[in-house]
Amino acid sequence: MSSLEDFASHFFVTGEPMIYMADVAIVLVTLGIIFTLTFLKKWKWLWREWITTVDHKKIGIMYLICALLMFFRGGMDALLMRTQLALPDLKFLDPQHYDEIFTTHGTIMILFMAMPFIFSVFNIAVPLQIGARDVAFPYLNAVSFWLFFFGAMLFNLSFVIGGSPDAGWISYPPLTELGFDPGPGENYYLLAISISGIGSIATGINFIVTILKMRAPGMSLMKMPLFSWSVLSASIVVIFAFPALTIALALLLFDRLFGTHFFTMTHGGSPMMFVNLFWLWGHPEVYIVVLPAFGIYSEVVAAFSKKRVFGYASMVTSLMIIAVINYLVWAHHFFIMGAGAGVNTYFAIASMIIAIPTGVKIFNWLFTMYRGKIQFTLPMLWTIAFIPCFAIGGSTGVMLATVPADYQEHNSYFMIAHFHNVLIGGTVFGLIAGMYYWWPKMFGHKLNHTLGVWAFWLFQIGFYVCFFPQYVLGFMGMTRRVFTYSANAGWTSLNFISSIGAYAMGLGFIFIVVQVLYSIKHGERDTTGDAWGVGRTLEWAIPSPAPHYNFAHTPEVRDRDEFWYMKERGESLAELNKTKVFKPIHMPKNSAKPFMMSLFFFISGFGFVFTWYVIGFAGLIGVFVCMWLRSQDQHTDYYIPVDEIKKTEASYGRYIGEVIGK
Ligand code: HEM
Ligand SMILES: [Cu+2]
Repeated sequence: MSSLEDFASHFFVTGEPMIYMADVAIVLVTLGIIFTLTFLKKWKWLWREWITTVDHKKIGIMYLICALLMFFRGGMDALLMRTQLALPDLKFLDPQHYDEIFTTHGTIMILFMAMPFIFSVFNIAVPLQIGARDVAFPYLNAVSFWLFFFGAMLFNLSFVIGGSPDAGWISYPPLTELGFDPGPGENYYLLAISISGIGSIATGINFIVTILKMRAPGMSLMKMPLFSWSVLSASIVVIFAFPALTIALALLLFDRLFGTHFFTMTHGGSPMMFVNLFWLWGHPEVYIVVLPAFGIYSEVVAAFSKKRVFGYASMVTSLMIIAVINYLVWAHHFFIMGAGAGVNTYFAIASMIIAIPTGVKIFNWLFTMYRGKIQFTLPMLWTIAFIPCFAIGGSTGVMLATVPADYQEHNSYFMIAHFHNVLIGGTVFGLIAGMYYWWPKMFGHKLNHTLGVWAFWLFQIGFYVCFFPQYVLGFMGMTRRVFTYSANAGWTSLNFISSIGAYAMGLGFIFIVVQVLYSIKHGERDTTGDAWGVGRTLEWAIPSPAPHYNFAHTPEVRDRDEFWYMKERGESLAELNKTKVFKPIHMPKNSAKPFMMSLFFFISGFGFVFTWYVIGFAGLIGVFVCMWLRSQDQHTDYYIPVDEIKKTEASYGRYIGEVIGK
C-alpha cells in the first residue's frame, strides 16, 4: 500500500495549489466536453467530420484551434512569470517552479503555438490560392496534424503527471543529462517534440510538392500569390532544418535512456555538439515561423491598398535568399562559446546580411501602401503595426550580431526583449492578421471590427509597455531566467511596468476570445465568397466556406492577381459553371488511421517517458500495424458524382441548371 502511495505521489504532480486547481479544471473541462457531445449527440459528427477528415480546410481549422489554446497556455505561463517578477523578492513562484514555467512557455510558444498556427494558414489558404482540390498528400496531411496534436498532448501531460521539463526551451546538456536531471520532465520534452517534429517534416514535404505540382493550369511560378511563395520557402527550410533537431533530440534521448555519451564530456562526447545541432534547427526555425507571416503581410497589404504588391520579383527573390542564408548563421546564438575571432566574424557578417533582403521586403510593403486607397481593416491594422515593431526587433538583432557587444548582451533581458520583438512583432502579428483575413473563408462570417480594434490597441500598447523596459533592464544587468531580484538592484519600477504591459496583452487576448464568440452569432455573413470585397487571389473566387471539393471547375490562370482581373473583366467562376460541363471530382477518402497511428505514438512516447519499455515498444508496434494496414488499403479515394456537385453549386447560387434530386 505504501509503495503504491509512493508511486502515486511521484507519478502525479502534487504539492502546489495551482496544480490541484489545474487537475480539477482538466477533469471538469473533459467531463464538460463529454457531456456536451453526448447531450447534443455529436460524437458521430466529431468522428466523421473532424477526427477522420483528410480535408485540408478542416485540418487547417483544427490546427488553428490548437494554436489558440496553446497560445492561452503559453500566455498563462508568461503572466505567471511576469507576476513573479513584478516586484523584488516575491515568493509567488519558487525557483524550481520558475524554471519549469519558462521552459514550458518557450517550448509551447515556439513548437506548439507558432508551428500549428503557421500550418493552419498553410492548410487554409495554399490549396485554395493555387486552385487545387487539396494538398498533394491529404492522408499524410492528417497524419501530420495528429502527430502534432498528440505531441502537444504529451508535452502538456507533464504538467500533471510526472512533472514539467525545467532546462529551458533549448535544453542544453550537460544540464539535461540524466545525472543532473533525472525526472521524467526532460523525457517528455524530448519525446513530445520528436513526435510532433515528424509531423512537421511531413508537412514541409507535403506543401513543397503541393506548390510545385498542384497549381491550376496557367499559374506559372512567377504568377503564384506571394503567400504561397512564402509557404514554399518556409517548407524548404522545414525539411532542411528539422532533421537536425530530430537527430539532436534522439541522441540526447539515447544518452538518457541507454547510457550513450554523445553529449557528455566523459567518454569523448561533447555538449557543444548538441548546441550546434540545436541551433542548426533553432535559427532556421525562427524563419520557418516568420516567412509565412511575411507572405500574409504581402497579401494583406496588396488587398487593402487595392494595388498590386510592389516589386513582386524582388519579394520572391528575398524570400528565397532568406531561405538559404538563414541556414548559415546559427552560431550567433553562442558567440561566447569561444570559437575564435574568425568563426565569430563569419557568423556576425552572415547574420547581418539577412537584414538586407528583409529590408527590401519592408520597403516593398511601404511602397505598396504608398498612394494606395488604404482600408484600415483588422488584418491591415496588424500589418501596419508589424512594420515598426519588426524594424526595431531587426535593429536590436543587428546589435546582438555585433560580437563584442554580444559579450555584454548575451542572455540578458536585452536579448529577451529582442526576440519577443521579432517573434511577436513578426510572427504573432502576422498570424493574427492572417486569421482575421481568412476567417470569413474558413467560417463564412467576419469577426467583429470594434472588438477587434480594442484587442488590437490593448495588445499593441501592452507589447511596448512590456518589452521596452526589458531592453533597459538588460543594459542594467538583469539576466534572463532569474526567478527574482533584490530591491537594491534598482530594477523594480521597470519590472513593474513590464508586468503591467504583459497583463494588457492578456486583456487583449481576452478581447479576441470575446470577439470570436460574439462573431460566431452576430458576425457579418459572407454570401459572395469575396468577403472583404478586395480579394485578388483565387481563394476569394469560390464560396465561403469553400465546398469540400474547392473548385467545381479548375480555373485557367492568366494573371498574377487572377481573381482581381477576373472581376475587372466581369468574369466569375459561376460563369464558368454555365459554359463548362461538370465532371465527377476525384477526392481522397476519410481515414481513422492517422488518428490511431498518432495515438499509438503517444502511448509509445508515454511509455518511454517513464522508461516503461513494454508500453514504449507496444506503442511502436501499434504504429507499424497502422502503417501496414494502410499499405493494404485499396480503397482510398472516391468520385463526387456530377449531380452532387451541381446541387452544392446551386446551393451557393452558382448554378441554375437542372439538378436531379434537388
Ligand atoms: C504574449 C506575451 C509574452 C510575454 C509576456 C512573454 C514573457 C516571457 C518571459 C517573462 C520569459 C522568461 C524570461 C526569463 O526569465 O528568462 C519568456 C521567455 C521566452 N519566451 Fe516569451 N512571452 C510572450 C510571448 C512569447 C511568444 C509569442 C513567443 C514565441 C513565439 C515566446 C517565446 C519565448 C521563449 C523562446 C522564451 C525563452 C524560454 C527559455 O528561456 O527557455 N514568448 N517570455
Ligand atoms: Cu538566430
